[in-house]
Amino acid sequence: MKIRFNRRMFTMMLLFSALNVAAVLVMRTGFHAAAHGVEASRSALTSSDSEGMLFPRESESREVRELGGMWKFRADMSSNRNAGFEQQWWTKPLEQTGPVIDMPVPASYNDITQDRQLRDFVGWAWYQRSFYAPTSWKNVKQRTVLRFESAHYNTIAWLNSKEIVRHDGGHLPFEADVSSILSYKVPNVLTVAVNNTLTPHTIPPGTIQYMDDPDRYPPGYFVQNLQMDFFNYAGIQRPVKLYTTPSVYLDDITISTDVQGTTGYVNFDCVIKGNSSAVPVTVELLDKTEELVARVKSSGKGQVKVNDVKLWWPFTMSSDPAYLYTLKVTVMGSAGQSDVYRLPVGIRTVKVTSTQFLINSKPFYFRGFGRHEDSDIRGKGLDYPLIAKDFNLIKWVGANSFRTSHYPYAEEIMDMCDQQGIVVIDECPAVGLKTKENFSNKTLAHHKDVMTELVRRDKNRPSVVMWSVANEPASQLPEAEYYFKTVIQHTKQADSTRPVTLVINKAFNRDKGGQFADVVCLNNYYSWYHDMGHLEVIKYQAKYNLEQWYLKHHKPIIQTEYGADAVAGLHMDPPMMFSEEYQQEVMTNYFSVFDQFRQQYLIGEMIWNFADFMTAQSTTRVAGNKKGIFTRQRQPKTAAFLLRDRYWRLANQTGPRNTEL
Ligand code: GCB
Repeated sequence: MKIRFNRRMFTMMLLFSALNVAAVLVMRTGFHAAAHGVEASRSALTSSDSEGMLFPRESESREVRELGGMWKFRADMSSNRNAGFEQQWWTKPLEQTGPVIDMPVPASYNDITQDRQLRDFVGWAWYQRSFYAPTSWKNVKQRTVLRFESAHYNTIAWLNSKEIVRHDGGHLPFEADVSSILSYKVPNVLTVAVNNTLTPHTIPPGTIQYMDDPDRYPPGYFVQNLQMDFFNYAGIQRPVKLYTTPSVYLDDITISTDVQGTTGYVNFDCVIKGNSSAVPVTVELLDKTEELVARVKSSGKGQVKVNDVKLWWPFTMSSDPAYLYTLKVTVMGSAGQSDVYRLPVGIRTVKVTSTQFLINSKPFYFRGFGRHEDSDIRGKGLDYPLIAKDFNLIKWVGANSFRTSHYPYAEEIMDMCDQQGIVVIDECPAVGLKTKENFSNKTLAHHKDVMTELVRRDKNRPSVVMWSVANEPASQLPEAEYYFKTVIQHTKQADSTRPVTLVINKAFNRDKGGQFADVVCLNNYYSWYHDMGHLEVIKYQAKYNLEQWYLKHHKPIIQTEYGADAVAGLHMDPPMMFSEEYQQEVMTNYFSVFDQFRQQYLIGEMIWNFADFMTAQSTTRVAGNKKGIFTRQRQPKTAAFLLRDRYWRLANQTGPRNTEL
């Protein structure tokens, strides 16, 4: 009975919420409806759909200030998770509403305390902090924007008790112009509510399950079921920033690059806001030494020509990889006030044939990883030491690429990829679309929005060479065919310069999505999830699979996942599952198959996973997934040395000049 009640109420609230968002949030509707008040009301979002949302970069006309540090925090543990809305927590100091704790931002909140309830919390978590705005910002000729690099999953933010932004979905930025709301000389109070509930229509999807048996579960008991194999870390996981721009400003810029012989071309298209009539835009291209290469004056659209161009090459493909120019854009505002934005630009081309992936017309072989943003204590929180360590390890192994499995990574990480020549398959958070409901029109509409946001964020990055619209969906379902046709078409409309893929684990003769992809990306775990312990089958099954997929589509293939769990320090000879030896044997068996197809249509191999990572608790996970070649603390397992040996050997076969680091 209880389940029916909740579902009926939920449906009612969906209808109702379209009319009045606030009412949904404050009504006593039971947890499920309350948790989804935001998700159901996307039509009312104030989030900046039409804005460019350029990554905040300081310049002579722009200031950036981070609001990192300890915030006040309170998870709403009320039975319907709705006390915060009923009592309007955004209208008062959070400590006046009840007990608060200190919570670092950025970080996931789950692993910060000793409280199991907080680790596994589902519902609204509330954050608050205050800050002063300098009076120099009180200037009609400039604007101040508050930006969240990401918060997981639904977010509502209030500044000085006034709602300023809502956003649906984790891993991507959102922002609000707060110029007219900021106070000066007194503190500004920023309150943020973040809800991590996953539903059949969120990306990634999940379900809330109520346990009704009063003999077995406490009253009102529910669990969040996940459809993905990683812990649903939540909170304000990336930096919160305030930044300023002049009132006439560069809102967006889209670049594309081309190469003809020794000449490079940078096409640019600017969106200027804050002035009704056209304003002059000066675009200058500077080389690494800040020397001016070219200057173009335009009304925002044009082309820069670069003689003797220095191309952006992936790591190990050149002695000077990842060459970045700077595109300095100067927007002439009124009264002599100009806006300056500097965009790093790598000039390179990307092309896919039926057997190859070409970067700057040369065959590129992906030697890489599937990864996660994941580490002890901070969960998915942005952490500079971790980022630096990971890039050192990626290069130590001799890898040249990774996939942002299974969601967009922080822009600070993407910057490192651009700067170090690490090639990226940029994946959206659509992991675990498994049921018919997950392929509904409602999910589809949201999925398209997410792809728009992802392309908008990463479109100018030379390291991003392909978009991935999903990981391991139930692509055998009839619904999947129209669904992926639509999502991929939509992504290509948003960006016609890059190939698009989806990552498949269904059999070649059942999958309905691969036909729309430019490159076929395959995940499989021979001798792990089936034929357990039978290492000898890998050579047969991996070979057969690659051959059949190529026969079916005549498209290049990347093995985007393969691997085995290994508990660091567990040794067994002859190898047994979960030992370091077994992980190595799985790898060497796969390697022998990769070597048969490398010169044909196999264009890359990405081991699962770079490092061990946290998952939900289950009988198949020993405190997380142990398929890393590094531990969660980034220490090498024996497999790391094996992979390093292979990747550097491959690098030296294909690259013009390579030295092991
Ligand atoms: C997969 C998934 C990945 C899992 C991995 C595993 O196919 O894409 O998210 O973690 O398998 O280890 O089971």
